Amino acid sequence: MFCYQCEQAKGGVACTEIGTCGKDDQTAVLQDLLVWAVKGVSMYAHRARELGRRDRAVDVFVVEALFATVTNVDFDPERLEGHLREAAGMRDRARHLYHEACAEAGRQPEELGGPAAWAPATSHEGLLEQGRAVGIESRQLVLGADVAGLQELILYGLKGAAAYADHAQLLGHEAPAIYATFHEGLDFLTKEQPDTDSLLGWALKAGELNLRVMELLDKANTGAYGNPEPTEVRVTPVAGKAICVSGHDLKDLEELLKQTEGKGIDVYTHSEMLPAHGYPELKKYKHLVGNYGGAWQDQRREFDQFPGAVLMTTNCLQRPKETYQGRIFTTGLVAWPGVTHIGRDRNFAPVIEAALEAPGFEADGPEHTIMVGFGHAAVMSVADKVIDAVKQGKIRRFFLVGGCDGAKPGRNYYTEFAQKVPDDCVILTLACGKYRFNKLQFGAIDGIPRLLDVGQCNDAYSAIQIAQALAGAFDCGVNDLPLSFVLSWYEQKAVAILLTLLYLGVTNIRLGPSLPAFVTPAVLDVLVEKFGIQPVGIPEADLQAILG
Ligand code: SF4
Ligand code: SF3
Repeated sequence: MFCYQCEQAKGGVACTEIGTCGKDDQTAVLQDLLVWAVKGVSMYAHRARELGRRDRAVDVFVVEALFATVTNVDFDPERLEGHLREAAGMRDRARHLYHEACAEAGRQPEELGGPAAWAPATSHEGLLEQGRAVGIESRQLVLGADVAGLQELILYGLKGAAAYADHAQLLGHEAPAIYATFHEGLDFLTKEQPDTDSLLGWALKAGELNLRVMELLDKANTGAYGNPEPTEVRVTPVAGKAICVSGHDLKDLEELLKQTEGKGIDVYTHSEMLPAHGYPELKKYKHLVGNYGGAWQDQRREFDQFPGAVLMTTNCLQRPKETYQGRIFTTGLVAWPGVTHIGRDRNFAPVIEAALEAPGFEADGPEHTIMVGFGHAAVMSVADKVIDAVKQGKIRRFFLVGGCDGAKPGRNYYTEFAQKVPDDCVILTLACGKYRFNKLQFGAIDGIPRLLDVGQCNDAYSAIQIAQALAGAFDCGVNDLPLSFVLSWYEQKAVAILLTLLYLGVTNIRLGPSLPAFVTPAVLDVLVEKFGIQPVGIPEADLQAILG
């Protein structure tokens, strides 16, 4: 295996024997083959689409398959083999569609090779052999590390966007043009001799695609559950039976809330599910009692101590401990061998049963709440107040401090940074990186809380909306606003969001805790020159440099 798609790549280079995330060799190799197979599907789907034809099943499959290869999603070789066999069928469907479209248009179909001509091996061993032949290293040898790294940058952007497209699709929101761009991007990644300029161009196009997808997901989430409202969330337990829901998929949470109503079970959000408490159509459930624990990397200790059942709806799943293996469940595209998987019918009966069998919390914890729900609608509703506070010099600067959390000790940077932000500045935060500081007290400026939790990582869309509204009010560009981006990354959704910000022309982003292994020094030079991207340093020095 050779994997360097996340921030935990071993030695800052790559995981080559077993992933820091727990992904083993065969899982990694099958994921490489799945990505290869999906490129083949998209080669045909892209050409069919250019002739005005599409097949929704093919579109949805490509997005799901990409999502399955995101860090901390699918660790199950058997399920991956299933996706691979399905990929061959989808490729045949896409080829048929393309040939039909060519016949209708009176054109000769192109003869496609590479992944489009892939014939899946019949045995598991054979699939592994195929996967080993198409990994990143094989492309590094042929194309060089810079080009292979840029291809991966684009691919990871597409993977991140695919995760968000999947959530939106599950809520009934999808757009043919968005699927078309996924196919076009994957087809582009099969080009034999791509030049650096077109690769950089496509990286920004992946960012643009992700912006459109996040917009769609925002519509899907707010359409289904209303606009998030500032809401107090309890972060300590209440006595009683309990289920903890983690991940990003609000639809799964809603279904679980419906199925647990009146059953004497309390539901807690975990990690990226925290922002769910702000949505009117979710917070109306009285048994959605609070938030449990911190970000994903603490789950092995926290789920061990949680006296109920746990449901993982999306990333980030870690290897379950034996102590809770029997009461953790996966759904959607998340999987771990031996862990019970709830199918697409969302029948959560096994989760409910496990919660009823577990002891539950014996007693209430001390009352402690935090605030969530500062999406674009909530912030925009007090825009006049915010703008006045800036004009009067009461708010000196905004900091967007957020992104993914992770296990590295260097991530304390974000806690220290947030703590050292001066009292006349406001911090916007989003994604699971917020757990580094979201239980600290930051106070308020003229009634405006100094810490505004904008939501999940995909709610970067909200943050962009807020920034653009402020830029409009001050008649300037986003880069001219008193606003600084201090981001933490871990997996491929963060890559997609970073590409979105670059597509929008945002400069001088600080990124940490370490820079991506797939960005080679030559590519980094370009990103620094064009966008002023810089690694995070020491909190005091970074603040000093920003505030002058
Ligand atoms: Fe390593 Fe990250 Fe790849 Fe897992 S996803 S194998 S931790 S680089
Ligand atoms: Fe966190 Fe996995 Fe990325 Fe949605 S839950 S932000 S790391």
